[in-house]
Amino acid sequence: MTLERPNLSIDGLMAELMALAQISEAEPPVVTRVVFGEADMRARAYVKGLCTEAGLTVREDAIGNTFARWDGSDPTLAPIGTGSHIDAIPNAGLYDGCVGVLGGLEAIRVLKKLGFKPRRSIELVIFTAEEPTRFGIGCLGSRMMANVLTPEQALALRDKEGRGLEEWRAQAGFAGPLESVAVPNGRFYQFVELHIEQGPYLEQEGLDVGLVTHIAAPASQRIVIEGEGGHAGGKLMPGRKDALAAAAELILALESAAKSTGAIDTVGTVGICDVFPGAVNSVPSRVLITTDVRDIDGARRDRVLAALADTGNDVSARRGVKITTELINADPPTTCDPAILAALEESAVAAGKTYRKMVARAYHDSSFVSCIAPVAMLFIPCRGGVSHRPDEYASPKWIGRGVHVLSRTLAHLAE
Ligand code: HGY
Ligand code: MN
Ligand code: MN
Repeated sequence: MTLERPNLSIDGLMAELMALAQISEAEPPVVTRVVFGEADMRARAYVKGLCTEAGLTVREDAIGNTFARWDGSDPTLAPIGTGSHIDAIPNAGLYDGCVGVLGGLEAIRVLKKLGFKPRRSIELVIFTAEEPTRFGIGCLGSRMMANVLTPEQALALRDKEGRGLEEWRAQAGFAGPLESVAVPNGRFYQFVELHIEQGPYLEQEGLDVGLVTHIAAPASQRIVIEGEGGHAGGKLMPGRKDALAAAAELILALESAAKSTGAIDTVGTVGICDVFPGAVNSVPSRVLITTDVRDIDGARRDRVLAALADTGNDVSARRGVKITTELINADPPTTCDPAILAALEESAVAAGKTYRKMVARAYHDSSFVSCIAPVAMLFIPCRGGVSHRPDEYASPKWIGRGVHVLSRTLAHLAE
């Protein structure tokens, strides 16, 4: 299909991205939008309104995964999916996830304007809770669609205040059996997610888009270290069981293990460190840390987890502290589909865009959609590779090029 694209402006899309960014729990330009919170619900309503205006049929599943469908001429065929997430971690930017949702919508609008008629339906998806902020696990919506997270496991999830998924989704107005969220294999014929790179390479190399061949394997843990509290003055150093000093050894051990695999693809992060009682003059008796370890190579990642466990055993024995480790998730890496990558490459060439193949170091909903359909991802540059910060930025030019390649690819796959 020749998609001679008139010089369609993306001013509308940029305005929508900026409008969505105003819907935040924090003062703009900071974006915070935690799943099922008031801002998340307003953001969902805003995007659903845009989808309806675009003539798409919108429906939501029992936990709020949202599907906006452009019916194809052959409804018996499984649809082509695209989409991402609009929830955002605290102190985030406005492009992570949202470029894939609003950019996916724009790609559909462009095809409609060009008079394209899809044979396969095209479905834009807004996944619930791609970010782990509320329940501690990422990709809640896509995991449940793929049944990687079962309804029983989902029911056991709690937020910091002990509130569970049932309470939150009911408050958000989502109902229906959790079993209904899982979808059969082949629910999508193919799935393509547009996303900012969340890394520096495309900008550094002056390339327009990235074709993602693999998505890193994420693993996260909750580790509680229990020692002995006491008066910071009266409790002498010999025999102390300082939970935070023990945690510090674990944190440095994680960093050292991730650095020493010899591979740049191995990353390890401790993003949360809750100290109890958290008083300046009291020896910490209990500390919660979370670990986030990723690698393109799952076995290499697991070796980092094993090294951390060994250090934990040593620290526990030496310092007389109790260390309890709960594995939250340890997912395999994702291999993207060669046929979709070929379509992306053909579209990039046809659109006259420069590109490279690359890996995704963040995880994405595509990681779990890959359990029920072939997937691939299309990256656009983001300034300095910065993400998960308010200064996250992708230029209108970068976004427009991504939407252009995505629209061509969707047409290619759906015709
Ligand atoms: O953490 C991630 O990789 C994603 O941004 N949630
Ligand atoms: Mn993110
Ligand atoms: Mn994201």
